[in-house]
Amino acid sequence: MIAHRDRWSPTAADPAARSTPGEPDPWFGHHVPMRRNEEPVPGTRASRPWWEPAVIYQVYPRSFQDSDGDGTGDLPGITARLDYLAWLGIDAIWISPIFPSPMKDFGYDITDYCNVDPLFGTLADLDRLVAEAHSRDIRVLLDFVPNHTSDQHPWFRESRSSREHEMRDWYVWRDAASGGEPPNNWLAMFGGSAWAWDEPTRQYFYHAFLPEQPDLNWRNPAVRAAMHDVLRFWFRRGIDGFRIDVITHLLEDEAFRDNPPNAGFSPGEPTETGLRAVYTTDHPDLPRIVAEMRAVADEFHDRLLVGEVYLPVPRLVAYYGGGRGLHMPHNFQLITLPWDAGLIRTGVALST
Ligand SMILES: [Ca+2]
Ligand SMILES: [Ca+2]
Repeated sequence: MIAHRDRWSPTAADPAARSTPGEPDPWFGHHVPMRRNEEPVPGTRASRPWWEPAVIYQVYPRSFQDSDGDGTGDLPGITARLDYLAWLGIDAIWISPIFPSPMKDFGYDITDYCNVDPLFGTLADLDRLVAEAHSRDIRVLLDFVPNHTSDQHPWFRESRSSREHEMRDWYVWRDAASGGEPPNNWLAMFGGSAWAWDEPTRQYFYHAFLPEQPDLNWRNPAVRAAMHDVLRFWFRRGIDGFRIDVITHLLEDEAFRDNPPNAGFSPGEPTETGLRAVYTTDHPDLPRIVAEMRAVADEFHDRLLVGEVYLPVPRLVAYYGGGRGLHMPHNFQLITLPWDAGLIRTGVALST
């Protein structure tokens, strides 16, 4: 069900398939990190996962480096600057979305999870970038956008084509309330109701963000299997991991209950903050979804999953660690804390 699968080669793309632990690695030029469950050697790099001490540099591809003079940054541009990135001393780059997209949300509205938008180059350009990065000891992370696709994605086109279509349940469809209004009071993160009316099939679909970004139904096993295959597609191509977009939004309340009002809301704030998103984010079943993704990553050698988990630390901890969670969350507390050493020290202590 995933296109382009025939283009990868496990022996070319997976360093674990090409090298032996303890031997010089043709990609990384030094020892090969030991596989999980092997006895680590105290004091060596193998005793810690590569990502624990790693410095990860975010590359926003549109603005980073344009290679062909069309005014938009692209993958060959990033490749051309790898020596600079190596000189900085970084360990990995995380490239914001480069997948085919109508760009309603600058690449966070995807029409094909397993390809590259022509604006940024080709799959071959990405393969070259990964190979060149690895030859400089730099790992490559991509963005994984699981909550929603573009409304132009073939999956959504199929889903909206008929209530009887076998892919109808790949997205979150609901009947109107009795007066024709949306099924409940849920609000989109970008403003207004989170429900968009589809006149031909006379149902609403749910979109946590733009109406052009319909939410996938992660309760559907076929959706989960398809998205797991997306991860495998890139892991087999040699991608070292993913930053996972808005992972707290993957499940909604099964009873579709109204979100309660936010008592702390004051006029002038974004309208979507007028409700507390208790039935649309941070669902108690999410750790199971995360554990499945982690199991997919663990099918491969040394891969990393970083979650965009925008929650207070006591709730954030449910999403990572323990061999079943993500390897790391973003720690957004660090970007909201005042520039004060004592406060930042306290924030770090609370997070560890
Ligand atoms: Ca360009
Ligand atoms: Ca969702």
